[in-house]
Amino acid sequence: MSDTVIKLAEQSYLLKGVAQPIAENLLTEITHITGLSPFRQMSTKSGYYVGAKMTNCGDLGWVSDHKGYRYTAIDPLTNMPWPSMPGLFETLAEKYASLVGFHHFHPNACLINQYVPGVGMGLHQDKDENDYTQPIVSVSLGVSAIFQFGGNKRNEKPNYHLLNHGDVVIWGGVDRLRFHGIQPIKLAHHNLTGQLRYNLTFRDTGTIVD
Ligand code: MD3
Ligand code: FE
Repeated sequence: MSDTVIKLAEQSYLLKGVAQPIAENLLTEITHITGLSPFRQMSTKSGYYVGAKMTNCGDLGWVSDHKGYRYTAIDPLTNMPWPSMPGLFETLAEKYASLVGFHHFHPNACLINQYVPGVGMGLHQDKDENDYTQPIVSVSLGVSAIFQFGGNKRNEKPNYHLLNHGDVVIWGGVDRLRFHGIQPIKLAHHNLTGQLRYNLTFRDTGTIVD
């Protein structure tokens, strides 16, 4: 493996800048997806807003509202299926999952987060999927963010890593349920995204969709 691979934990890998060569194509796909299923602010059961604006592509999309969190096949905003996952997305996610040893990863959902300056994501676990044997692949685009990487319990001291444009992170196995978060992003400028940061997270929800 190349020197751009940083091992964050037992089964977590940060691949520095590997998506940079295709970043403009990824952003074009995001523009296409959000033309069909726009970014929207999601709210939690308790009525708080989730900080980042979100949308999805793929067979399933992650949604949060007064009923709680879940994956749906229909976008509740458009009452249409989520936009299909671009081949470029799927190829990227599968390539880097397999590079670090997660073979046969076939994401059926991609959550797309959009962060404006001052917005972050609090410490949480991703546990709405039905198959924790499958990894999550994330791609960061635009303005950098400080990623908070904790343990399997909320009170474990986290480590901090800078995620830059084009960085890909793969988390799986024993690290799949670690607490993690994003510090509020700073006011900064990126030539492709302006003040914004985007993050793609590829998931295999372990759910059959008909
Ligand atoms: C570590 N997104 O959408 S991606 C999320 O940058 C989310 O938008 C952040 O956390 C973002 O749920 C961080 C990195 C990430 C995603 C899933 C993980 C890290 C993870 C699952 C387990 C451990
Ligand atoms: Fe998460």
